[in-house]
Amino acid sequence: MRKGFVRLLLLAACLLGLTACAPKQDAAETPRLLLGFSQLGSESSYRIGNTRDIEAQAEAYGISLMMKNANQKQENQIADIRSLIAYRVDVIAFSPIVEDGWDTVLIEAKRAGIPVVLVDRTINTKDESLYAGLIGSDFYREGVMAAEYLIRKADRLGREQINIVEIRGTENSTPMKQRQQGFMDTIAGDRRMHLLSSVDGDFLRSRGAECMRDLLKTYGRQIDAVFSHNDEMTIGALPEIEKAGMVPGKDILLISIDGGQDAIDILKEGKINCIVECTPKLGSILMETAVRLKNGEPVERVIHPEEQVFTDEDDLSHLAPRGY
Ligand code: GZL
Repeated sequence: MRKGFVRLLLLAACLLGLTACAPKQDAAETPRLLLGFSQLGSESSYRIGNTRDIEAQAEAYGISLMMKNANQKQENQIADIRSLIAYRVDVIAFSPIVEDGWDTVLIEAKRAGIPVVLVDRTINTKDESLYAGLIGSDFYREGVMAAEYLIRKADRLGREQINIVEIRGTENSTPMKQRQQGFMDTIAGDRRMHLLSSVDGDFLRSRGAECMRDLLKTYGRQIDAVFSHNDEMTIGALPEIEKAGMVPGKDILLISIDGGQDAIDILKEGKINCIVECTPKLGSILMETAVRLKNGEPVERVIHPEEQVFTDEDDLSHLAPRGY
């Protein structure tokens, strides 16, 4: 009996010894996923918040990140994507500044066997295989929600007519095209709604100010409402309305999109009436998607984040800090 027991103990000791000295699969040995991201620029709080969130989530997921910034130029983005291909990253993600002109460089990525994910905005292409999926807001719905607020406001104010000016985002960008379409489709059935003018503000604060100045010169107090495609242009427009002797949020209704802290604070002051949220916090969904692509797993074709609307009818006193 004793001999058998001793043998068992010896066997157990050997097995334990073997596992103890077996080389652990050192974390350093499993190569970290290398994600290449081509960011379109730094034109807005949204964009800066988007970049920061992607960087923070890459850190949190233990993913190596090569971040490129194209400073609002498509040719820079194309060059950035080429350099990520040359660097042989595992996955390429990018936020296309405009919808057209991407096939050539994405064919190069496909030939290099590097999967591509679109973030925030989408592209026009006949070859759907050039990207694995899109992670971004439903911009059409954002336009609809902006118009639905204005219709409700006109009801509440008992207005017979609402003269609207639109300050659009970057020409041929997905948010500009879809926000405009959603807004116009929704007001089309309401005879009170009249579009006086639509101008290009390129999502920039400075251009928002210029556009508002010109619109006030042309239409002055005829303007009842501004539909601005992002907070930057809205914030640029505000002082021009005040310089013209009008009270923003009262004499002229302001409807905006994004929901960064600065704009939310101005809404709380009553100078903006409605902000449709467009969250830049897409980083964690992007990291999950990159890991799945690296592992050869399928990914959803389109992923829309949850978003809400903030209006002058809401109690925003308990709203958490926006983080962008
Ligand atoms: C929308 C994003 C837009 C923001 C703007 O997801 O592409 O671009 O609304 C930004 O603030 O410039």
